[in-house]
Amino acid sequence: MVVELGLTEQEHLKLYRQMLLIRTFEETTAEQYAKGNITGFTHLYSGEEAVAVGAMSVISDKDYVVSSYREHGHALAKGATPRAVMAELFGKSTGISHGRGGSMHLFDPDLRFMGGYAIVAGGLPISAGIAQAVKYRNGDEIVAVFFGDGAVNQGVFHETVNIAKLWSLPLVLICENNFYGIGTNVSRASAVEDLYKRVCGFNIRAVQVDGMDVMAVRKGVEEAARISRGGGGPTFVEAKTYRFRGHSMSDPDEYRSKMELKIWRDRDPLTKFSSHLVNEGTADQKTLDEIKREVEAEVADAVDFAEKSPEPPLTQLMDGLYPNGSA
Ligand SMILES: Cc1ncc(C[n+]2csc(CCOP(=O)(O)OP(=O)(O)O)c2C)c(N)n1
Ligand SMILES: [Mg+2]
Repeated sequence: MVVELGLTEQEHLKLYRQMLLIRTFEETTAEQYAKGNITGFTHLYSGEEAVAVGAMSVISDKDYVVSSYREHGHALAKGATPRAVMAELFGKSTGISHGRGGSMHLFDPDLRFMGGYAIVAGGLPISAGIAQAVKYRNGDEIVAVFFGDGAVNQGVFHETVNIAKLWSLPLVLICENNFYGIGTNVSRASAVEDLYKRVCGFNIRAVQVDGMDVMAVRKGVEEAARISRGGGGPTFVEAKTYRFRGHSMSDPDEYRSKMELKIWRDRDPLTKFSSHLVNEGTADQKTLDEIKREVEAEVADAVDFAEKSPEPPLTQLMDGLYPNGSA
């Protein structure tokens, strides 16, 4: 039996289970959206699972995570339950943001999952603020912030990296380069296509990893997190990945060729990892099938829970608008 990077068989299976949970959750979300149970902007993460799962597997529970609007996978990998996330998508009071946020605004301070932001690159300055708070309190946590290739072209991205380096903040910047900002290919938006090179002017450690390979993401983020946690300031990891669905549920996805989609679907992080586990003798097909059944049941239960949960009452409409709880 081959166990890599010090991982036990159970830890390997956990990575597989988490990626499968995210995929199943996202594909079920698409079904529920089509049924009209979920409305509003909804961006799915299918295809990109190895990034969230690989990264989250090498940071600790007490580390902070900040994400974008494509964040169901990050929330689940950080420990949010499928029930709480699905109920949020349904706009129910049992949702992770009490039904007030919806798909793009998942938030759970107990899990140190600090959102969910709809503005491209909007989470970046917030992540630097959290990292500054950690440093101010002499904490040993890091902040991992996830954003897309499009975010790198926003001015605030560069302002964030600059101040994070200047103040040596414990910030791990994880760029999910899925090659598209809505329908615009990265080659038409960025002067340099290898996005890790975009931070060379800030003199921080930057690497590029295969975002379709959960073990490669683990390795890249583990090293980055070690540097940032150890006082080395911000680090940057570019994960090259691909989204299997359109930008959002309302995107007809007509800007990519079938051939391009096929090439990337052939590199599906789930099939790649499961074949690896079977080929190396870490797991047999029966075990993987059993995990699939369990995950499908867990997501079906989440939908059932969301359907049966109550709407937030109108009397609570103004709650939570101000820190002291009153409107
Ligand atoms: C400041 C700002 N400009 C434009 C938009 C509209 N918008 C939403 S998502 C998106 C593309 C972002 O692409 P990327 O950063 O690569 O992330 P991905 O969707 O690929 O995960 C754009 C332009 C926005 N939300 N915020
Ligand atoms: Mg993108």
